[in-house]
Amino acid sequence: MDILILAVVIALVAVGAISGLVVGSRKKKQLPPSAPSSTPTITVPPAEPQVGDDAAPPKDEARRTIEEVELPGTPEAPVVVEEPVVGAPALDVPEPTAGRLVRLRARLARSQNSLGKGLLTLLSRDNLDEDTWEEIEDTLLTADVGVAPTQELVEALRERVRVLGTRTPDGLRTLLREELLALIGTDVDRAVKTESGVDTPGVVMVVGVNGTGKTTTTGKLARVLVADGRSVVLGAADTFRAAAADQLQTWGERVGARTVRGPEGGDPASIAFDAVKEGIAEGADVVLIDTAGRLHTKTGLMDELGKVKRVVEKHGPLDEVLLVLDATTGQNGLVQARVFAEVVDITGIVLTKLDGTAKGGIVIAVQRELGVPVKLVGLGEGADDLAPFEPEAFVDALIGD
Ligand SMILES: Nc1nc2c(ncn2[C@@H]2O[C@H](COP(=O)(O)OP(=O)(O)O)[C@@H](O)[C@H]2O)c(=O)[nH]1
Ligand SMILES: [Mg+2]
Repeated sequence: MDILILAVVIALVAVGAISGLVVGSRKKKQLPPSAPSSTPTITVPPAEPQVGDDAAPPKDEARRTIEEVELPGTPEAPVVVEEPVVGAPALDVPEPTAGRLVRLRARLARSQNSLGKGLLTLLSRDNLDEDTWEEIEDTLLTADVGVAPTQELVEALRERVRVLGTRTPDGLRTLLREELLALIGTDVDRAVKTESGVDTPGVVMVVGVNGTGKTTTTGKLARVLVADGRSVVLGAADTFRAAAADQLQTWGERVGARTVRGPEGGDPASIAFDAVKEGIAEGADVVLIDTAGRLHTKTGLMDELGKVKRVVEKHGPLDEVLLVLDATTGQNGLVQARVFAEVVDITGIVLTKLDGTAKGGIVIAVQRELGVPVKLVGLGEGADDLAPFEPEAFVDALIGD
């Protein structure tokens, strides 16, 4: 009997010990890798920064201020001219620009034809009553055509439908096509001016709110120019982040264009000035200047842009100031456009991301707002997805053939 009890006790103790071990090892596995707080070993004095603490105040908080630079003397900060890497892999051969919008038209049609189809369907109704005209108006407003142009278009359509009695689908399509073209304007010069007319390079400055596609557009435009046999120097005057200059330089290297850049936080006007100087020195055809566009320092940013422009103009007048607008931002984009137009004389508009919105009517609204033509459209993130804006191709994409 005693032996039996002893055996049971031993067995129980053994089981307990084993399960304790198991639990113990499980517990150990679940422990976080760092030492528990009760551990007395402190290897770092508490005053030292801990993992996760900022080593320095975040860069974004220390904003650059606008300062005067001495001009045209030596720039305060060293400006680096990045040569394209010698012996680098073969350069890209950008696609020719002629007929680009034709290639990209399918993309344009995909994003925009709901507007054209919607209008045609409404116009084809048996009974063109007040409600239908109101629906037509709403359709145009929804596509960001803008209030005044919408009213003009509806007026013109009403009048012509009444006078001509046009009711066939083909007749209506022709009518709508003509009226849309009249609104967009077919007799405007939409060529990007990249020739100075004198011996020095043409100078193009690219402005716009952060994220609208300035750097991408500058890079794509460099490709367009190189494809047309011109030599290009890029100026990375967005100095808020080093990455912005890297981004531009990458575009440049692909087509063999030099990038003039400075240190992060450097003076954008100095870099712009030096980019033009470099363009003149090497006899380049065109200098493209990418700028910063952070609106939360609105006054400072605008002062800065004005300064970049003034400083570049010490070399000679700017030939083109392109405002880049993101088509997906709609009416917000128009507000931004107005702000930029107050500071620099915008000479052309680039509407990007038209592939990502059905609101192509912004083409009409922004031209009306600024009195400046849309010259280029961005239709994708691909390197050759920038096209000259052609009203006919645009309207055809809208309403189909
Ligand atoms: N879908 C589309 N994306 C675009 C277009 N243009 C630019 N982007 C994208 O917009 C983003 C911001 O572009 P970026 O050039 O860096 O803007 P920035 O801050 O004005 O210089 C990038 O992801 C681009 O690829 C376009 O036409 N279509
Ligand atoms: Mg940029």
